[in-house]
Amino acid sequence: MRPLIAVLNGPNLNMLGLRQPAVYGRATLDDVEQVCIQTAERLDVAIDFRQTNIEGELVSWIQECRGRARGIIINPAAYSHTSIAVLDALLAVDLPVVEVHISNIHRREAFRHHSYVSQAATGVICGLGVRGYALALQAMTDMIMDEDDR
Ligand code: CA2
Repeated sequence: MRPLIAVLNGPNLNMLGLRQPAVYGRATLDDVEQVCIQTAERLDVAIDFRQTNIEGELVSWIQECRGRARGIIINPAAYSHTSIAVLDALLAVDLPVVEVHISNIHRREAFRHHSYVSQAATGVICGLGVRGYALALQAMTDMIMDEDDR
């Protein structure tokens, strides 16, 4: 069976491609999902791609990954900078986590420079646009293969 990787997206990412193209580019969230589907096929992994605007729903989805997914790729969006609940859920599931940001949060407003989620992340990719998701899938697949080799 192909290993399952959850790709979770936080609030307002459903607006991608519709507003602020100078910051986030022109790709829509559907385009991001297609990139992830194609990358997952190439890597021979399965993905569960989701987006929510609700913090508690994101927490529940993270909890559901326990015993089901081998890793979590997450763009927590604004919850990166505010949510101890998302951080605690990620710490509780004890899975490899790659945090993705489309924009370079360190070149933006000071309030975006800190991410609570990074404390639970194995690695962070930011500023590389939507290709960050494909890079995260590649890195996560490598980590899963390393674990299976042990
Ligand atoms: O760069 C990223 O991926 C972010 O996680 C995106 C979040 C932002 O709060 C983080 O600081 C960085 C915002 C997602 C909202 O995306 C929109 C896209 C188009 C129009 C409006 C919002």
